[in-house]
Amino acid sequence: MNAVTLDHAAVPGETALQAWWMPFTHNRHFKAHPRLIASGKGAYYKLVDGRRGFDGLAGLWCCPLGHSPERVVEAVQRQVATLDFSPSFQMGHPAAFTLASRIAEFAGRPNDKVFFVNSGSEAVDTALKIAVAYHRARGDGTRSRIIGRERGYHGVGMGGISVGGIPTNRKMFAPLMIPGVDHLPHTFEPAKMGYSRGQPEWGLHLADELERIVALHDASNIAAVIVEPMQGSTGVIVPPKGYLKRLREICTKHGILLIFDEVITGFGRLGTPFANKFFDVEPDLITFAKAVNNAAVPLGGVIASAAIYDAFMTGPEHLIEFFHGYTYSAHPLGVAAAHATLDEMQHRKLLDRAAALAPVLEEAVHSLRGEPLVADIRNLGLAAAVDVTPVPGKPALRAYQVFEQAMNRGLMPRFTGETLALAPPFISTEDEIRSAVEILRESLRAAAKAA
Ligand code: PXG
Repeated sequence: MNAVTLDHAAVPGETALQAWWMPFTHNRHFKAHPRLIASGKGAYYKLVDGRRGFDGLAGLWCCPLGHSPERVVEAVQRQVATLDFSPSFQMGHPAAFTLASRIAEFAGRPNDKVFFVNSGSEAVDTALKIAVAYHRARGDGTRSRIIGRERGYHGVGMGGISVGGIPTNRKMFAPLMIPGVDHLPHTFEPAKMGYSRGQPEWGLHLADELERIVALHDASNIAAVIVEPMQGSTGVIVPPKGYLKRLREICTKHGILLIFDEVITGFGRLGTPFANKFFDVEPDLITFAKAVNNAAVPLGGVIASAAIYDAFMTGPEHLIEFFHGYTYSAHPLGVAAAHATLDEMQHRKLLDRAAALAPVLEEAVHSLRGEPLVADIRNLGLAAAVDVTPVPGKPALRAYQVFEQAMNRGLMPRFTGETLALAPPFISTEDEIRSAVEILRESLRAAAKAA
């Protein structure tokens, strides 16, 4: 690659790219064919080679306000100059407390408590620890098993990969898995729900598998069930109608905690504060990260019901109640960015906007039905996925080929497995969403022609 010069830094050639072992990346291919992002503004990224792309996945589902929104930039700049770091163990800074109240209010659960972490993976592992410790604190210490779901993505911590259901994320680490985990079946059955718009009619009975697992182990051994209300990473898998309510009923009946992993769906992706409101289901614990502060600074958290918190508040008052936390929990910069993000979301009514854009995305993306390579299309809220037919003998190559075509035409969708996903920033316009889908159409045609 020819060296290109930016204002402030030389762009590394292939040799200079070797030191960073990149996450979830085809390292050898990338370093031979780098895609280097120089800057982001609004709904667009600019690459160092001059290409500009509509950010079809809002970062990695994490930038609903687009890139470098002024309010967030200013808040972080002000914060770093005022209080750059503050310990959260046995100390605290005021904005973290106000943010916790604000998030509980935003979630429509004003009595809930918020435990801050720095990523979705940490949020998940924290929620699992809270669930197991909660039962133990109440003298119900046999309740330790956790139930996840096939195809679930709950980050990359030891807990998260154990309850997660993505085989590639699990198989190399089998000896490290936490014990006592079962998986519900996933709910994606293209023969029954192909080309669904919104929630599929088929599949409610799959929630009853939970009863079978409970019967197998006995409820007295089960701590929690964890699911993404809408599975994002595995390719926008939308829960069948009534499915999440049924899970809630079964959990309640057996005294099992229900955890919604809302790392992708939290803060508006379905047009409601959290997806639980969209589905009208109240879980006991909610994890979040990403959009909480537009991803300007790593921040995540767990929202816990007051009953869960109260169960920990026993023993001498001078002693720590929950032996868990991170150096960067409630980092002042992350917290400042979150306040600014919530200000901006509220000021610009961006949840309403996401809700209003959802049918535009649905209409546009389903118009791709019948285009070459298209195998399925699904959507919910401001998220959609298009499955493509695999290249025979070369799994996961086709979506990448389509992605490359899209990049050359000014769109950056997400590609993973045989799926292309779109989850644009909430600040997008209707026209931008329609043109993103048109670019995808051209890209599918071009990829089919090149095959
Ligand atoms: N839970 C869920 C539901 C997630 O989607 C995590 C936990 C882990 O978050 P961290 O912050 O530890 O990465 C996630 C992350 C994609 C994609 O392309 C999705 C995620 C991350 C990167 C890419 O769909 N989700």
